Amino acid sequence: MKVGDGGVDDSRVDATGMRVAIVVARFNEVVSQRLLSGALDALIRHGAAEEDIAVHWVPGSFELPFVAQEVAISGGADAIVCLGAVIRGETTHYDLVADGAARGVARVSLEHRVPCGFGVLTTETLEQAMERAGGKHGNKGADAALAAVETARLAREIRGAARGEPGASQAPSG
Ligand code: INI
Repeated sequence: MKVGDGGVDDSRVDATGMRVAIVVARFNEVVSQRLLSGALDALIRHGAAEEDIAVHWVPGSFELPFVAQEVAISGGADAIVCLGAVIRGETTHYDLVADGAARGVARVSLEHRVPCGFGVLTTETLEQAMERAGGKHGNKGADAALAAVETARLAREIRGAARGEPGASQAPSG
């Protein structure tokens, strides 16, 4: 087992045949573009086919949950990855946007039973955000993509086991 900084067990991440939707916020685009590159690169490296990855741009992080919800309702994705950068600067708007994005994405994931990776940076400065978007603190877009794929695969196993499908992992008895 090889667990990376993002908490993902690399050996469990197989994106082969998985349909992944990435919803990415244009606000602070210099950061979100890098998060997107990291996510795409990670997905392809783990077996996803380019044609199975859809990218949806939205204006800001506050819009991420709504579009993630549309994707979930459409049934078009096994995993959803939400990316954005909320930078505090001098505005209290930051807290509202960051909170709305986090709660909204979590809600979509639970209510629609589609794993959503949360790759929304919340930082004080642009520099801190860049460090987490392919800089010295890794790429949180890649981490979110792999977390969503690992979780989607686990959900598939659990649902398969519940249906008694062969090869699906079984809960220990007794
Ligand atoms: N959206 C972000 O993605 N990051 C930010 O830092 C940000 N700030 O600071 O305001 C931001 N605001 C826009 C917001 O997400 C919505 O697009 C806007 O409120 C319109 O609904």
